Amino acid sequence: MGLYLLDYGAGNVQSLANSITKLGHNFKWVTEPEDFHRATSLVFPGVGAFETAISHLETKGLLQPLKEYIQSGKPYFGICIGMQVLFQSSSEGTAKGLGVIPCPIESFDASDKAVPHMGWNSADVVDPSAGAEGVESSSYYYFVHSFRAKYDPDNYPEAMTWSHTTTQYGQELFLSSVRKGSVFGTQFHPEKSGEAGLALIDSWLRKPESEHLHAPSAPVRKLTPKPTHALTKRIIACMDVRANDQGDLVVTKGDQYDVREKTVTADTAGAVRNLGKPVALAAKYYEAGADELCLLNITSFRHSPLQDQPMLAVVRAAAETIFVPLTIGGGIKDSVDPDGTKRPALEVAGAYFRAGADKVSIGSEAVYAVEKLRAAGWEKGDGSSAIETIAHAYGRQAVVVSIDPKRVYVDPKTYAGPYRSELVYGKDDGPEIERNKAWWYQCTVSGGRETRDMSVVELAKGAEILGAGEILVNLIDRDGTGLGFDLDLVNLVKRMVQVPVVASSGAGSAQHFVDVFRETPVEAALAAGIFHREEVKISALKQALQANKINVRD
Ligand code: 1PR
Repeated sequence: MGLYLLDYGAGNVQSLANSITKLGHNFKWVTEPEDFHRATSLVFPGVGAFETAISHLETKGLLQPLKEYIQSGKPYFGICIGMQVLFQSSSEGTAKGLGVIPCPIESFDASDKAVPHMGWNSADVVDPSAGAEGVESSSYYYFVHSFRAKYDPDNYPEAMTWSHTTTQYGQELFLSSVRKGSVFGTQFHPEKSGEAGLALIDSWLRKPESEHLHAPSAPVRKLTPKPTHALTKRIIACMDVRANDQGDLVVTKGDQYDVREKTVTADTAGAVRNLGKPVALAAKYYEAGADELCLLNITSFRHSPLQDQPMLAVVRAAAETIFVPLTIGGGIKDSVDPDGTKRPALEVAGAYFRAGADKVSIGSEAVYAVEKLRAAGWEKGDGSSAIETIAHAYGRQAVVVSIDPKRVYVDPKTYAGPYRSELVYGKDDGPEIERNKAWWYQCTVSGGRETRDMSVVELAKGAEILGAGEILVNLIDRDGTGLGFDLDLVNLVKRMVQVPVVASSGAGSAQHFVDVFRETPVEAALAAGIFHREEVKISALKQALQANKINVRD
């Protein structure tokens, strides 16, 4: 009896469990088909790829019982893939859905926007007179998906009677939540949508069972898209984590990736710069309004992360207190435990997802994989890289590629190397070192310790081909300098790829964020130093962006 959560074994379902616990509700996990009979209400926080979800449910003998549960009229709340399985099919694969809602899920049209649709967007209730089901029209909710059910009353009028809210991305309107009878589903992730999402979950869980049963059909209307969508620009707080000389995991921050103190005092010279504890800082930035958090294990290339329990424990503890997306990076690669057990990158990523991470960020391994792709002629990978295996199982939206480039200065009059078409030219009024110069951006691995024969353009292009869902663009030359984001670099990468791009390295003031959002089409900007040193508060930063008419979540 009671509330059950369905976990088919992929993606971050821990965050939903954490939010339900935080809200003071009890639940059990579905472990066998009989649990569907025991459940009096069911939440399915489907994360990952549609096809994987359906095939896992089938293998575990849970697909038919799930269908019967929904037909029985007991309350059901599906999230993301948990909503998409209600539909007929998905072009994400060939698997059939449950067919409760008679229309297909298809991919977004990427010709006018970045895909995946990633970030905070609004949800408009189609028929407010029938009750909003906890959805606030003034709130933003977190979306992360490449496939959607189009709002299409001409072709699928019956399916549109399920539409509870619609959301606009680019010029497309899609069903961002569905409702009828005892079934409710959201394409967005309430468990990752901060206080607004927690309120929505709470409202659904507190509703007496009898009130869940009779949600009405929505009126089918012709809706026209507005000139622009409401997707906000994202502000990401990044924490570089490593063990200090005493062996404790601390948040550190380097200058051009050098994290050791330079000040010569008896206790600090040469020590790893310690800016605080990762879990406490993550909670602080969540409370302060960060749209996303990023934890990078910056020395993980030295050993296997599955042996690195402290980092998994950090993720687990952070996920208990923060309800916005969390990206984990560092050491996402095939590794071997000291006892010889092989740990494929997929397993490493899976451990982080189960601990509460929403995305994994891949650095060095992405460079090696794109080197192989380039050697094979760029067409497609052989399916074995970390990017490919993780994107296949969890969906490309769960895979970030983190690029750590360095500028290579050349004399444009004499440079005849392979990256001539990618050269960026210094401005006459720019910093001294850049004048009369040109440079290209060279990729590095192992946190900048080794340069590779590859440009940032090649890496970004290759990472997208292999299946990355987002590109994080750092720059070692600007890291920790406070000189501002390198707008040329950001534009260069943005022109190469269709997936969302995050600008990183060099933020020194709120104006730098205004500049990056005005002068590049980037979806998000990440900073570390200015937040850790409290030079700019996230709330003040968002006010500055709003004052410049840049749409952000308050
Ligand atoms: O190669 O897959 O194991 O991943 C290693 C990850 O660790 C990569 O994402 C790499 O960027 C990161 N990393 C490695 N060494 C360092 C270092 O600092 N010594 N951190 C490092 C890089 C991340 C940046 C930084 C921004 C913003 N730091 O994202 O947070 O530059 O800083 P700022 O706002 O203070 O300028 P793998």
